[in-house]
Amino acid sequence: MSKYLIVGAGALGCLYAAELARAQQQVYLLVRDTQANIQTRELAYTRIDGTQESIQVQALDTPAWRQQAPTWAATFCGIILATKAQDALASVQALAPQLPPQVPVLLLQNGMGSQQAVAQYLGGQHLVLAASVTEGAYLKAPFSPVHAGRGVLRLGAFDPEQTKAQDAAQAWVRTWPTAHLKCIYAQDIHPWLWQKLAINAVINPLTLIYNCPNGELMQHLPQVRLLVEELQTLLQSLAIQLPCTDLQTCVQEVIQATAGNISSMLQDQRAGRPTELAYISAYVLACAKQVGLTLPAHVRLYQQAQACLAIKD
Ligand code: KPL
Repeated sequence: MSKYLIVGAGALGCLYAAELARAQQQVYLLVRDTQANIQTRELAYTRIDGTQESIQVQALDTPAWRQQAPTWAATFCGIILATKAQDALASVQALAPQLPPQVPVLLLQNGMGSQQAVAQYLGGQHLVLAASVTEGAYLKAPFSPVHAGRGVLRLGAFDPEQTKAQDAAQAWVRTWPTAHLKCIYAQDIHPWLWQKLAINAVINPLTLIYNCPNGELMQHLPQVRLLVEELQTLLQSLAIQLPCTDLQTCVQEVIQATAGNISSMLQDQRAGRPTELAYISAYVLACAKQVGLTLPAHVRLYQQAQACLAIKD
């Protein structure tokens, strides 16, 4: 039995907690709302086939982690950081300095920029892994995850040159204890991170400005195509080759495969939470600026998305 620490009780954090616990692993879920003790917490889990299960995990908060960590932290086989991108760095800072460098930290964040910030903060001693996750999940209520669509957790060393992190990524996949959530090793995770970023940079802000489920974007195909074309230009300038052969097809396939979904950005906006716009659209625009591109369709979309968020606030 291995011990995992999962940071963040959002949809993905609770989904991984539930499935790892079902696979007889010891799961500790770092949450914001418990007292400083470790407490048993029930997850009301809805599996992919619609069956419901009550799963027990151990919940703790940061003070409890700090209290236990000196004798305890090194016994974890891995830490899964399942927070929103904007919370990733602060969450890691709260765990450190009791974060043993030999325990791999897996970053599940959407977009880009937060992984760089965490890796820089932790420094080269730590084993930082990054993942692109395509599982469909949402919370029906707090601690009530629903596994809505099968996907994959693709992970690799955030720094592909760091041999120890590469070894840790391979070991993570080799010892991954549940076939219910697929886990695949990527020798270079960055093209996968970029592919997810590109998909999110089109779908998420568009669903925000049109206030619609993903599938309705099929009614805005000329705009989708233009946004993808600009991304293709950017990727070419950055010499990034995506895993998919054609980004236009890939984006439209995701729109169709997730037609009934409310994108994470629209969900955040509707719930009055901060969005990941800075790690998606703003990151794309910042990269474009660095190589002397402007991407007018993305600039316009970013401004419209910002306006939507300002109205909501
Ligand atoms: O990743 C997503 C998100 O909502 O953040 C997509 C793929 C767009 C699915 O909704």
